[in-house]
Amino acid sequence: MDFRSSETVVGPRSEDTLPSSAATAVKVVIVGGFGVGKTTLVGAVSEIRPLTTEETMTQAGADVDDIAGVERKTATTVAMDFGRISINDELVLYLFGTPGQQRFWFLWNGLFEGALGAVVLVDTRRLEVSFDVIGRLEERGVPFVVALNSFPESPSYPTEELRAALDLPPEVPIVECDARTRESSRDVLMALMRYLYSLTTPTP
Ligand SMILES: Nc1nc2c(ncn2[C@@H]2O[C@H](COP(=O)(O)OP(=O)(O)O)[C@@H](O)[C@H]2O)c(=O)[nH]1
Ligand SMILES: [Mg+2]
Repeated sequence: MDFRSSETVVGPRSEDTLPSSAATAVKVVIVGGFGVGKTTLVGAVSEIRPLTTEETMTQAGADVDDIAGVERKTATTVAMDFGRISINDELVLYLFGTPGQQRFWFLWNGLFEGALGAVVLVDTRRLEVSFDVIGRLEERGVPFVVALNSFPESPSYPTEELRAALDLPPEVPIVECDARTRESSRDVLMALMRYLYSLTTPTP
């Protein structure tokens, strides 16, 4: 009997099952301003169906949410995104995407508990929305990488110019990404893992 083609196998789909060798689970938070691509990134890399709490934007948020540059955006995350990605047989990342709007900051306390690191997604058309987020991460001492999400009209600045504009210390990695693609989003997470690892390894 050819088990590979058998359709009678019951139980969870393989993508929902972690290998028994999975030993290390790391919690990663994806943060950034409104409409920078957090939900998109979690959806692109997650190997489980991402859990997202997206709501159609209503007039109530019209004065509060700055939609300049994202005029076509009709949904916004009201609580959070959740996804999972296995980097290899042993390392599993749990991804928590959290809204950047100030009125959701009360969520940060719980969400950052036990988080080893964060990804700050940045849209170079709207750099200013990243300032608060970065400031709050620095206050909390959460290590992070900055990922520049490429939108068609995004101006491209030299990395060092952006580092200065965002007031980032020299060691914080800045990477470019397209949050819509799995590979690119995975590269962002790998950059974070490498950075976290470098922080635990004393430089000679
Ligand atoms: N061109 C382009 N559009 C993107 C990219 N990432 C997200 N978007 C779009 O930008 C909008 C906002 O993304 P979303 O993930 O909802 O942002 P969030 O508020 O940070 O969760 C959506 O319409 C996405 O399809 C990207 O890398 N490139
Ligand atoms: Mg979202």
